Amino acid sequence: MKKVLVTGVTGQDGSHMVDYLLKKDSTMVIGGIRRLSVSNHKNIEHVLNHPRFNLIDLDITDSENVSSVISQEKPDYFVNFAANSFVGNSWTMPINHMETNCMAVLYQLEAIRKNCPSCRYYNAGSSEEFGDVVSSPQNESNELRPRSPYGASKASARHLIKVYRESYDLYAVQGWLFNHEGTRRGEQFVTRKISKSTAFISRQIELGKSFDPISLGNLDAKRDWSDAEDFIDGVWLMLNNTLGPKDYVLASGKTYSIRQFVEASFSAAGIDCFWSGSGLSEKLIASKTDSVLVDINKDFYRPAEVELLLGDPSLAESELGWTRKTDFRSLVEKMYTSDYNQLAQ
Ligand code: G4F
Repeated sequence: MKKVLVTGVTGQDGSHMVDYLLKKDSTMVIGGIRRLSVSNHKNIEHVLNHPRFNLIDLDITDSENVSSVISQEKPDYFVNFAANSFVGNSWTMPINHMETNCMAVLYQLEAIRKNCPSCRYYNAGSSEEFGDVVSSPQNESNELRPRSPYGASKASARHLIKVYRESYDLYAVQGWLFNHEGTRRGEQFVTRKISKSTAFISRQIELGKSFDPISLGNLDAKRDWSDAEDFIDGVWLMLNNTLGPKDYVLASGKTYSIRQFVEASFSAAGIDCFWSGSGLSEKLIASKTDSVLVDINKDFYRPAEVELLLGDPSLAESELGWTRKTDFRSLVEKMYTSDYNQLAQ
């Protein structure tokens, strides 16, 4: 039985990793969790009584706590999905982002080096590390040119992992995960904000009730979006690579604008609409009723934007045998349908 310690289990990626690992008979999963006075167990409620799943108190920003948990548990794998992952917030809380996304990684690497050097380590990296990209698509050799405190924190963690891998022979990796979304996605991220609000608007229209438009920022930024569930296998493959510890890009190889995500979401809802105006005055209008579905709010613009992300997953495909199931349109439909069904219950 292999023991896997996963952090961030109440979030999207950590909870999917727990589901994935519990399907394997050979794994015992420990969820490292920062206790809050208000329970945030929604994404793991269904596994709380699983015989091969336990929760343990773990605050990744507390180096003593990290060290004692690792020396006590001696996991075979440590999968770090705990992070402050909201890019937009990183300008208002840069120190928190650096502590949570970079210093915490250093605490984990040090604890593993001293107490459990055979433990295989994965840290969630990001396409935000590429930032102000100079060439597309982005692959493993692209320069790191982060545009946000968040991107800088993840890029710094990447350098530390490389140093520990090369200095101490640790099996430590950090994949570049391009945007990955789904029904467990936090509601402040643009895709879930759109799917949830589209579902709400759709329901209000059915009930003949009024609604506020969805207020968004930059509609023309482009992202390479995948289904988060498709990435979990890629992470596990990176942790079990016969070629040794290597960092890989996980992406779909396709890019779409926020505007296209909005259009796909309203199409999933069966609401015909058209864009009108430009800049901050641009609006998405419902064809039948003339009501405003989307407007622009400059507060959702960022001080510096990553305009284009497009990943090249070919190395992960050829060396790890990684594949994906869900395309862009199916992802948008899945998110919209799940949000609509929750409202209609
Ligand atoms: O959904 P987002 O907040 O995701 P972002 O910044 O791309 O980051 C996500 O993906 C990264 C991987 O590339 C992860 F590392 C990171 O942790 C996170 O999961 O914003 C996407 C885009 C941005 O260009 C933003 O400016 O949507 C644009 N946007 C436009 N209106 C908005 C909004 N973003 C948000 N959150 N809210 C808006 O109203």
